[in-house]
Amino acid sequence: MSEHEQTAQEALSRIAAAEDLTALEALRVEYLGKQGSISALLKTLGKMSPEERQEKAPAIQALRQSVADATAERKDALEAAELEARLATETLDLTLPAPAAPQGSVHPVSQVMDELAEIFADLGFAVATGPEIEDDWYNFTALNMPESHPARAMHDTFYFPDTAPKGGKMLLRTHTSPVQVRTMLAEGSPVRIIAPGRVYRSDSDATHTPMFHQVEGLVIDKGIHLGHLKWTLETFLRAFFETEDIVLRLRPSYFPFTEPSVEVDVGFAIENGKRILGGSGDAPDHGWMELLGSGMVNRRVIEMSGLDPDEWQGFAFGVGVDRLAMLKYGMDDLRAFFDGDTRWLSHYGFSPFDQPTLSAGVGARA
Ligand code: 2NM
Repeated sequence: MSEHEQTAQEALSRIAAAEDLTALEALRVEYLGKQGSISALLKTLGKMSPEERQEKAPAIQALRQSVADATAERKDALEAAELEARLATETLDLTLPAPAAPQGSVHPVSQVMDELAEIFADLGFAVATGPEIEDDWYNFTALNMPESHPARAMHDTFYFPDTAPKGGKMLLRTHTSPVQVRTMLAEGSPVRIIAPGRVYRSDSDATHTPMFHQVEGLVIDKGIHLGHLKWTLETFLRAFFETEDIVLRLRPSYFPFTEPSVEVDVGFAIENGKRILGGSGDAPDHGWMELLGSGMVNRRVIEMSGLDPDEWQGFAFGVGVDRLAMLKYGMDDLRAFFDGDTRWLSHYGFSPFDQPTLSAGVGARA
């Protein structure tokens, strides 16, 4: 028997006899670790002449492989035995009574998304969803932000190291607009959808988290104009904040995907130092708060989404769901939304029985 075969036999029988994972790890280090005996053998290959290496390498490689395989096999067996032993001792008493008080709650973000779906369903909008991992064509190019567009840099995008099957860059979507593009491409026109969901931007401070929630809306039909946009936003905000006293101010703005673009402010009053939505922001002790971005969908976006912009027009808007929740339910720190602190959740969370409905009120709470 060769020297290597002897080493292998000894190693394999010691590995097979290893009693626990600690003993096995010690053996792995002894043979295959940086200072291990088999690693030392492998290092000798470097000093050999090419002819000698060709002759001796296969046996040493085979030795290393057989010891590595045996170690992996023994590790699986020991781990399985450990799990078996744990399962045998851990029992779960299914006859325990349910907790006296409900312990979970619906997160305000989920509640608000349900409220939005309910309000927009009443206006004839369907809910559309799409992937959170996107490629740069859907997230940027189709939205009139070509490769060199400065808005791409402004989005603080999280990119993946690998490229998409079709060659584009993979990223975490920075807005839900790619859902609108996918919907137009898949279903054609007319379109009436909202797209709620998680979006990601590499930005983090008191008012920004790297993940946040957005809802965007899209209407595509014939002869759609800014009047439809303003009415829809007014109707939505009155239903959401449960007051008729919502006054909007539309300001000209710029987004690559809309033309013209409008920023929408909502009037508020200051009462006891707190902002209460309602009334014109121009009245004494009143102000305007920026709430939404919107506009008429850029004809280039309509075109890239497979529709004829001479035939179909539309409006779109986008708003932060977390921000809407804070305004409606009075939280003042965005970061607490994502801490998972059960005290916060039981204070601000909703009962699963508080399903928002238009008849019971979209903001009903126990
Ligand atoms: C915003 C503001 C303005 C928007 C545009 C589109 C699409 F895909 F139809 F072109 N979706 N959402 C849009 C427009 C979003 O968010 C601040």
